[in-house]
Order: sequence, then C-alpha cells, then structure tokens
Amino acid sequence: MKKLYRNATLIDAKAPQDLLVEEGKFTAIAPHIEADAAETIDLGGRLVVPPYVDPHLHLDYVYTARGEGATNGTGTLFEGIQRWSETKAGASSEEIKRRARQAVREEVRAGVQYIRTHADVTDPSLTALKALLELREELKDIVTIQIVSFPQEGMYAYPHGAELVEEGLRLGADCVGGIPHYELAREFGEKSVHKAVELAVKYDKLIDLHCDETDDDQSRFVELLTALAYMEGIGERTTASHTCSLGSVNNAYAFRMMANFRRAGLNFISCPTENIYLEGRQDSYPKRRGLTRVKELLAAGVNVCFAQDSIEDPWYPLGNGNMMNILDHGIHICQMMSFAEIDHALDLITTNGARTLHIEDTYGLAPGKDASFLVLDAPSPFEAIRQRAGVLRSVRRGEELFTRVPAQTRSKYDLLA
Ligand code: 17E
Ligand code: FE2
Repeated sequence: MKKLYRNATLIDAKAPQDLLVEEGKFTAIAPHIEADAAETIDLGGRLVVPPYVDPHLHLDYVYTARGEGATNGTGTLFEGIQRWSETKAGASSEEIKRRARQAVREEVRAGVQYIRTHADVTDPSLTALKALLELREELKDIVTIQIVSFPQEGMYAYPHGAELVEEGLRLGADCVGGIPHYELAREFGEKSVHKAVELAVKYDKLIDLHCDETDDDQSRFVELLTALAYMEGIGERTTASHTCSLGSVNNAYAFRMMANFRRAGLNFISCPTENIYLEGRQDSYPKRRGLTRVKELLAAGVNVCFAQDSIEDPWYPLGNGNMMNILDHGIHICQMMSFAEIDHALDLITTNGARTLHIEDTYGLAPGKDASFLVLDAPSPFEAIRQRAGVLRSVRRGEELFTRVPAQTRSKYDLLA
C-alpha cells in the first residue's frame, strides 16, 4: 500500500516536501513526487516532525500522588522517595498496568511514540518490572517502550538492591539504572556506578542513571560515570538523567566535565518541570533553578533531551505527557530563546531523545527509516513553539495512530473567528 503525504513543511527545508510511504517505510522525500496508485493526503503546508520521544518517565508511579500517606509536604526529592517507600507495597500487577496504560494513552495522544520508563526494582517480588515488561509487549504497536531496571531505594541502601537490578536485566529490562546520590555514603554511590557499568557490559545493556539529582555541588557521580563509560567505549550507550548538581558546581569544574562528556559521547536528560519544582527547596533567596546546564551542554556539543519524568506521583502533582509543555518550560528555564534556538527547540523532544534511546537506525524523516511522524497544527517550527501547537496526526510505521480536527472558534467578530 502506497501513501503520499503532500505539501509538508520540514525543519530546515527551503520548500514544501512530499513524503512517499510504502510498507511502513519512507521511500522518498522530495519537493514533488509523482507516484501512481498512491492514496494522497494533502498536509496543507503544516509542519511535519519525527514523533516525540519521552526518554524518562516512571510509569509504575503514575496517578499515585493522592494515595493515603503519599502526599509530599516539603516538595523535596528525598521526601518523595520516602513517601513512595512507605506506600508502594501491595500494588497488584493489574493495578500497575491499568495506571500505566492510562499514562501511555495521555502520552501517545500528545504525540509521543517512544518512552523510556524506569521500573522500581527495590521490591523483592519485582511486580512493577514484570508488569511493565508485559505492557511493553502489549502496547508495541502504538508505542515503543524501553525499561530501566531502576533501584529507587538504592543498590546498597536497600537490601540486595544490586542483585535485584541484575535480576531485572535477566528478566528483560533494556537499561541498567542507579541512584548514586541516594546511597548512604559517597563510597557506596561510587560503588553503585561501578556496578552499573559492570552490569551493562556483562549483559550488553544501555545505562541510564538518576545521577546527582540534588543541589549539593559535592554530588559529582557523573564524573565517574563518564570516565568508566569512556574507558569501556560505551559512552554513547550511557545516559545521565537529571544531573541537577551541575547547575550548582563552579565553572572551572563544569567546563572540565563538559569536555569529558563530549569526549565520551554521554547523553543527558533534563526534566524541566520536575526539577524546577523539586530543587532549590532548601534555598531562601537567591533561589536556584535546579536544572542541569542544558544550554551550555548543547553549546559544548553534548547531546541533551527533555523528559516528562512524573505524572501525578509523590514527586510531582501534575504532568500529562504533553512534550510541548515540557519543551516550553525547558526553553524558558534554560534561557534558550534566540530565534535560532527556538527554530531547533523541537530537537530536544525528538531527535536528541532518539539518540539517547539509541533508536536512530529506524527513527527520523529520511528514506529507509520507519514512516513514523507527526503533523503539527503550525506552518513553521517557530509558530509551533510560540503557539505550543497541538498534534493533528500521528503516523507510526505508515499507520495512522490518530487524526485530530483543530478546534474551531465561532464569533460575530471577523477578527476573532
Ligand atoms: N524518583 C527519583 O529518584 N527522582 C524523580 N524525579 C522521580 C522519581 C520522579
Ligand atoms: Fe526520574
């Protein structure tokens, strides 16, 4: 079945383009394509981008914020972990899947087609991990899910935490997780980083650590993670999530580190809405923003992407999977609003996320890649960002996941209609 999508605006293309889709793949992208017997859809000059990637989400935590005892009064990361620890026991696989499905629905309807989720494995029964492994298979036609074997309560601060992480990998998780800044002493944090790299090499998995999610400028586990990943030659398969403390360290240290991140090819994920909310809580004024150095990392040639992180969990009361909302917050908080930065801001929720997830062999708008893309309700990248444009169409491997009619306004005033 051939399909021809006509008249698409692509970022950086001078003229409108046509996209030819056959057998779920792009077979041609050019200004004017003649194709016989192809179903033709006119996109009216609207912006076409690759699908949104949410590279960091906790699907096992979604919609738990209002549970008995789950409310986080201080709004800090550490109270979030404590509240979760006290209330997480007992959720059934069915309940976890029901909540996670609802969150996937929100994300996919907002244009996401790729999610990397953490699954808390500090639970001897590994119920959440097993539930998410089942969901990864159940939902694979509408979303690609990667799962991180993530020890929320520590590899060493929690009994047999490191063994549980390893068991998660054996059961089929895609990535090794960790949380060095939460271990009980710096030495144990370092030990957990060594362990994560060792497990990634042993099982041939990706790495994604919650790393330095704190305003403490002495929390510097990303330094060791980068060095070990570089020495193993797996920097591009390695991700540091959060790295909030980089927003608090001195410049001499930060610039030395950024050169090392670049050399190793490390990926960074920033969660703008969560970390502007969770960090800076022990500051009076001036009050820190709590985000990593997104603008400066990008300038140093380091890959950075944005993520949702939470949907109504003990860490963050809101969240709805709408990556355009995340992006809007991120470019404001990180002051990335030159016109050139705005024109390429969508990279932070598309291609940069795809690079982090290591899915670039099939991802992107180019012949030979999966015919997966979004049509946004905007004529240009600038207007998409300025208007926080919605998604009018989401296509996955040549199949329409959904189409949407833009809202219509009626008014007796011509100017308002
Ligand atoms: N767990 C964690 O350690 N940090 C977070 N931001 C969330 C969960 C949401
Ligand atoms: Fe997280």
